[in-house]
Amino acid sequence: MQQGSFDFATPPSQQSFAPGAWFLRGFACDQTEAVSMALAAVVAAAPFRHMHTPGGLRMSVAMSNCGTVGWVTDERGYRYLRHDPVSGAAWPAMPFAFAQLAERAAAAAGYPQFVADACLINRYEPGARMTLHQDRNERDMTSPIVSVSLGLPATFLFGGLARTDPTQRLSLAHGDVLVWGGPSRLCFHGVLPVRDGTHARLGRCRLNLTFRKAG
Ligand code: MD6
Ligand code: FE
Repeated sequence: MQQGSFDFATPPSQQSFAPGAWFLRGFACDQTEAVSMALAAVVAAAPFRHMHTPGGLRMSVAMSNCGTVGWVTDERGYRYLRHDPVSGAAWPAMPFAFAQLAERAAAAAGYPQFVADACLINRYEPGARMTLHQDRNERDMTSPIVSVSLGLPATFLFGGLARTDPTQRLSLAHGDVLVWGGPSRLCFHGVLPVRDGTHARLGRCRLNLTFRKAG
């Protein structure tokens, strides 16, 4: 059976996996079509690209952004920019379906009035991964991060405030949402290499949207 056939097999649930951090299983399932359509328009204007780390390594994950600022990395470092460095144009505006989903998920996790100004879009093809890192380029550390997973499943690693702290593993599927902030805001996290497969809706890839208040 194709992966993705189980999208609605697990009922939505909400589980805290660390202080201030919530796993909202299936939270976006009823909005994945609207979100995917909006996403197609965003990446038509700001196509996925493989950025380079400050150390010169090409990232296995392809990225794009929407919102008033977008996260980028190159030889000059990690930062947020108002313009897409590839086109020179402003990043595409945050689609309403994105903003609404992020606000609702944050509220469900106890963070009312979250207004995201940035959405980083990650595309993982089979084998792509994200090594352990902290999200610390945002100016506003009091706001949480909302992360929406679409397409192929993945194993998410969630550690502590030190890189060497033990990690827990969360299995993320199409429509799952993570929200974290407060005491967990700077915890190390990453994604294991995505296993090969074909998702019924999105094909041979995993997409992740992370919403932040960056500015
Ligand atoms: C991903 N996510 O799931 C990578 N960062 O593809 C992240 O790096 C991330 O999911 C901060 C908060 C939530 C996340
Ligand atoms: Fe991150």
